[in-house]
Amino acid sequence: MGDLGQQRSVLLVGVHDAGKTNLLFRFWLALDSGQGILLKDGLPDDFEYLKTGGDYLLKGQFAPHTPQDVRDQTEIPVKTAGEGAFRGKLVVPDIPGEQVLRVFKARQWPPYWEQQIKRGCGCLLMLRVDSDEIVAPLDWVGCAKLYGGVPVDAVADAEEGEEKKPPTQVVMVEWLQFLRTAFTAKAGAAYRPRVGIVVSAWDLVVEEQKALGPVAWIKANFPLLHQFIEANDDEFEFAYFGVSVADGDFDKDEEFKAKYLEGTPKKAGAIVHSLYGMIEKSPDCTLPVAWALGVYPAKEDPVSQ
Ligand SMILES: Nc1nc2c(ncn2[C@@H]2O[C@H](COP(=O)(O)OP(=O)(O)O)[C@@H](O)[C@H]2O)c(=O)[nH]1
Ligand SMILES: [Mg+2]
Repeated sequence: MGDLGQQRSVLLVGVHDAGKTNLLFRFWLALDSGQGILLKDGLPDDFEYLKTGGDYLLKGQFAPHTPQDVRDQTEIPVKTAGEGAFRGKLVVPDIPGEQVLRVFKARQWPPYWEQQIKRGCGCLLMLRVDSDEIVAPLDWVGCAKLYGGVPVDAVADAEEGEEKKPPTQVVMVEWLQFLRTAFTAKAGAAYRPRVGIVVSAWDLVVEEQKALGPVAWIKANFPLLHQFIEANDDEFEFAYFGVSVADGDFDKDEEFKAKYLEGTPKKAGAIVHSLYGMIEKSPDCTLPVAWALGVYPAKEDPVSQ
């Protein structure tokens, strides 16, 4: 399985502010702690970047935004423990969110992207709870404002001359279709890539909705995306994850932050998933990447399937 592992990768896709960078840093800390499904396999070339990023989380701060175009690729060699273990170089492109929108508009992506799509490649699509960058789905009033069909006074407060950003769920659905087209061209129509829908900052979901899990949250907040996922189960293997890099909010909850710092910040963070049918919470922040790589639960032959 070792050689096949070399070919596996995970693409991290999300608009600006989706939580990509913080997830990457928590993932690194989780690898480094040696207690997750995935373990680090030597030092990555980007060690300094990952270490500096991880240090923010260890100090009880979210990592700041990635300056545009500064860093869009991180490669981390990973392995699993045990006999016949998976071993390989994991490529996690941390794509600037601006580029995600640009690709959507231009309907074209750079060659670098095209090279990433191959057998053994999985994806994580990220959406962040409470992000100001999320453009909500249109309701009937918004729809009328954009496309007309209501009395003039109802249209009066539509922002003059402002460029309308497409709803985030539309961008995500389009991206899934770009990915499918590319997977079919590069890996064949039968290849069914694992695509994890990651709801980041899961700690910010209101308490009663937390119990319902990330599927229900996506269904309520991004109904078009949810319908697309339901309808395209034969094209992709989907799973949902709620990810919290600290299992609380440093900025809004002083009490939480103090407790976090007294505890073991290196091992913090939580993943909510229902890979086995029931909603479960795991402290293993390597889990979504391990799933997208096809190692947990294991796909028999993630490269050729
Ligand atoms: N409460 C909470 N906020 C988060 C979490 N992850 C990210 N954030 C917030 O989301 C912002 C954007 O995250 P970032 O990782 O920079 O997103 P990126 O633009 O996709 O790389 C951060 O500055 C944090 O304020 C989380 O797990 N919990
Ligand atoms: Mg970033």
